[in-house]
Amino acid sequence: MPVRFREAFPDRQLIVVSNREPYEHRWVQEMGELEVIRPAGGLTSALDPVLQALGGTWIAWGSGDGDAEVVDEHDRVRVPPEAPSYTLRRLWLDQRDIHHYYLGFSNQFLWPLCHLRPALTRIRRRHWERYGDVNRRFAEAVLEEAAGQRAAVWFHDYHLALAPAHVRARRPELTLAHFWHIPWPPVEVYRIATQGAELLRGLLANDLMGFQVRPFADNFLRCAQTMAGAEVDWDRSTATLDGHTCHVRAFPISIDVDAYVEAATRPGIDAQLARLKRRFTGVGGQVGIGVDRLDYSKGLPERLKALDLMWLQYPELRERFTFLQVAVPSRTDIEAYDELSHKVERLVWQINDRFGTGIWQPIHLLKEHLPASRLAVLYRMADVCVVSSLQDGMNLVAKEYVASQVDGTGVLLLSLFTGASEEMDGAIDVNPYDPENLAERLREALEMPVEERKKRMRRLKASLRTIYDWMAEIFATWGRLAASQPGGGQT
Ligand code: GDG
Repeated sequence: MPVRFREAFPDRQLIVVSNREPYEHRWVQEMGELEVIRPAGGLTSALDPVLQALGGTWIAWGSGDGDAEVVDEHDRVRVPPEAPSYTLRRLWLDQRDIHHYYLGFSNQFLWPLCHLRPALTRIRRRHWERYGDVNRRFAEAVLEEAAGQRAAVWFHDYHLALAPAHVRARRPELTLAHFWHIPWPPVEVYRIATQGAELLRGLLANDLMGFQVRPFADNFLRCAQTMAGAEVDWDRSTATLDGHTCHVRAFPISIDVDAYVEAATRPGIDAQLARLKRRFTGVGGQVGIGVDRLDYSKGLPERLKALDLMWLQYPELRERFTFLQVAVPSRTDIEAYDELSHKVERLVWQINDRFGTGIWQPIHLLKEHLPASRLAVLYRMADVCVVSSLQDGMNLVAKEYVASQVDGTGVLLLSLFTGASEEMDGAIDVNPYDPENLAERLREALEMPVEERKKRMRRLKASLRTIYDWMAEIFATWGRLAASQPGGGQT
């Protein structure tokens, strides 16, 4: 992958900018020592080796309690600790920044807005002001890191919508790209954003704006046209504002497929699978799995209602089908998340109370973060995987399940409202808003003949690409654009 970046940009250094950092230093109090945590996210683990090979810079919020301890006077630390090869530039957020920029504007306004939940949005002037302030500080950090250099700056996600315009204003010759990981809403919903035009102006300063799937890119262009007054060329998929053209494309993100295959086939796994299956269900029974951050966009209560209905309507599935839900708590400082967490626990308790027997528990709820290698084993064990998001940019769980299904007999139930559903072929489509539909599809999956299951899984695997394909495509498109722009040709 570093080669792909170098092909696209022979003489530019890569600067990645994201809210979350790839390495976090934390105090282990009882030992009086610092430990380094690597957040398990797919994006950080895919980009980290690229930066290690290229030696660029990653700018992010220094969120670890030991982060300040290890940086130099410019807030920089070389990472990874065991073989330092690139620079992590940390930016500090105080409690007010976290409250207004991160929990406020990013996660209580942009997140629900983009996931079509206007009733959950909170519009507060202070949130917006801090969001602008933190974005300016991110932009300052980019300018410092890019000083005196030709650079390609890659922003990530909804926390940083305003930073590109600040960077563009000061360094017009830098090439800027942004990847928006979550959906972009239709203009009818986006109009709720009082500061919608300013957010668009921030993002239109990029040369390349990437979305997960085409409909989100189209929504963005429509918003740019009607709310920011940009001139949109629908054939070329560009939006031009104040003489600057932003190219808008879909790049469906994916996972490190080989890493999941490897984890799902490691030595000794057969015995482990047999043990796990015995633990969750009797011999011959079937297991379903769901893996989600505890987020209202993932449709967890809807999934639980469908399971309830299924065991009610098809009593023959009691003691024969068990569901395992991995639900990692997330953004617990926000009320809507706290409420969701309680609701999910309550529903699971009610279902287990209603259908459970002396020898069988219908739902196992695991509210803990498991290592990715253990997830792969659970995915391989599960006969069905349920993704019931109400809205989802892509949904990587669907792809992880397919990658881990090395025997090729599992069935994927996939919500129509995920980016993955636009892209993948072979899943059983489900409508999470309709519990009867979801319950019936689930029973259908459990009764599906093995040949049909294998056929579907083959199609799913054929449509599965890797995160490295995703990155290569972005670098190639971005490099072509940069080379064709005035002054963008490589020197
Ligand atoms: C955003 C967009 C888009 C979950 N529990 C554990 C664990 N996970 C991992 C999964 C998966 C990831 O978290 C969740 O990814 P998703 O794609 O499902 O969703 P978001 O977190 O909402 O991500 C989404 C994504 O960005 C990428 O662009 O697809 O649409 O919302 O990888 O495996 N990982 C480990 N232990 C757990 O217990 N290790």
